[in-house]
Amino acid sequence: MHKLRKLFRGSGRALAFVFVASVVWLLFDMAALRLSFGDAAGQRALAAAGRGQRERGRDPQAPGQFGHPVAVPEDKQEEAKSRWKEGNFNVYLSDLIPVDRAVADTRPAGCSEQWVHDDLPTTTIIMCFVDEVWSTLLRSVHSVLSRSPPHLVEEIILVDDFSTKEYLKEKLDAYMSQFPKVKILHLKERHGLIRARLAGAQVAKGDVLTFLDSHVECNVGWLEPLLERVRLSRAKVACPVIEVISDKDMSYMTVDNFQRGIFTWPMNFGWRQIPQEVIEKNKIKETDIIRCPVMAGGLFSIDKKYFFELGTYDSGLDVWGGENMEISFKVWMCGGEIEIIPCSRVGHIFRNDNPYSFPKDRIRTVERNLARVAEVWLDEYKELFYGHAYHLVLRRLDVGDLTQQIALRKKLQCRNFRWYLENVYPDLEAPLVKASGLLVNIATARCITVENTTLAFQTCDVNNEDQKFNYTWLRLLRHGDLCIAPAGTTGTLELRPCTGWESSLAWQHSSLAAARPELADHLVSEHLQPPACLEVDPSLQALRVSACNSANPYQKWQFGNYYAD
Ligand code: LR7
Ligand code: MN
Repeated sequence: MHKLRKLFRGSGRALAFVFVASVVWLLFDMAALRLSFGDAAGQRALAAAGRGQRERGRDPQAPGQFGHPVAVPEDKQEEAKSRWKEGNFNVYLSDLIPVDRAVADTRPAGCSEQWVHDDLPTTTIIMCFVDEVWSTLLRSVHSVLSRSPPHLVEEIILVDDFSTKEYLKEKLDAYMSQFPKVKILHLKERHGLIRARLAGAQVAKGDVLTFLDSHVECNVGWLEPLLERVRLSRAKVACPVIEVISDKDMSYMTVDNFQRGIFTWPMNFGWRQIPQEVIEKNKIKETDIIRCPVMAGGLFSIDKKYFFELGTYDSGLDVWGGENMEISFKVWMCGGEIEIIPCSRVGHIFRNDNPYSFPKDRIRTVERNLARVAEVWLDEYKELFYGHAYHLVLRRLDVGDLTQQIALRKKLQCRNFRWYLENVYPDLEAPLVKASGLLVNIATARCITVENTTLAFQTCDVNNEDQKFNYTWLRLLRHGDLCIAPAGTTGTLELRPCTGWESSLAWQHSSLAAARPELADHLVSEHLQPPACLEVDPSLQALRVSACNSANPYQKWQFGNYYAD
């Protein structure tokens, strides 16, 4: 009763159901059974191809049953190999295993006893795909149909992102027509997954949007805990634990607990385990909800109205990538939360490469998407992004028009990125500069000094503010608003206002920055042809630039503090 009251704060309603008990799967996934034997008319309408595979879903001996690994028979190795590229995973095996196989209930102990409200919001499931493998797409849909309480699923919208495969046209429509809740939206041109999701969201009727990839298997009781969180607060964005369907043997594998979604520079998504001592100190349980700095991207539930209030995704993001960062920053900085719900688990086929084409260059598409996100959400920290992806600076990447996105952030009165770092992701190392303090010449142990608006070279004094410089992520040698730069090609130096980035203001320094590691201690201006180094003239003790020489100590410099390589 205690649990019940705790969950029922402010609500007098009775509970409708408990999560499906975990013992059930041992024989079969009961929900799958019910559906398979369900509606007689639906059964008759089953496409012949689908029938065989679905009947085998009830066969305990069927390949891959219960998520077990499957081996390719010796005489089928060639066939399996040749079909791999259809999806960049073992398509041969996917076709072999039932489209409605049972999987092990991998939820942590305790999940099956948790209670949920009987007035959970309904959801529209949105699955986008381009040229998805037939059996994998079907398995994704069947897993939703058979393991979700029907009254919570308003509809399943399959958004066909202009696939080229014939079977994804009439054949798919015919197969899905036996499930009244499944709707298919065939897009007339390639939208990319971001705009394809938006096309689905535009027509969704459910209270909550639940996005899924098209090669997943939802586990027992996956949906209720997600909707429970959204019901608790519409600003909660709930993600399942993403488990692994092996691309090689199609086995369903569980993952380590206590994983958070994080990113490292330049905005690479990753998983990071909560440290053991933190788990112990805070007595974190396996079933406890985990707040994440960022989500993986593909699988989450969000209140529909809230999603639209947030301005959905930046629709200027192309094809694939970066939208998970955008929605994560947006949610956190504009008042919401991203959570992983350990009692909700969905398997996903992880693969090494995208199996579909990118209308433009893949890497450039993702880089541009990320740069849009950096420009809108990272404030002064965007320099860390560009510093770690310096080739984008050199290329002077064009990110397109951002006025709408910037206006949106203002309208929503979102917090700044510093707040996000301090409150949501404090363990991210994000020093605003690469190095700072005195800039000491190794040969002379003397320092560069700003005298009014000119440069001098003097005895070092840690208390002299005129000797303090920042070495920024954009490779500027900065003293307030003034930057050290070569004065034309004369070999002398000058101080210039640091107005934006210009190659003439940039100096390569430190091991990562230098294309030539032997010049790591040097300050190299690659703007000059040939590249030249900042040095002290030994006789005059004055500053100049001249040809780089890795052994010359008069060209070696060191900052007081280094924050990153
Ligand atoms: O142009 C496209 N149109 C599409 O409809 C490109 C893709 N898609 C579909 C595609 O068929 C698939 O169903 O969009 C879905 C996602 O594409 P994937 O499966 O190629 O992406 P992924 O699983 O490699 O990548 C992850 O990051 C993406 C960044 O844009 C998306 O957010 C994916 O949804 C996301 N997947 C997950 O979060 C699952 C866990 C991966 C991790 C970590
Ligand atoms: Mn995927």
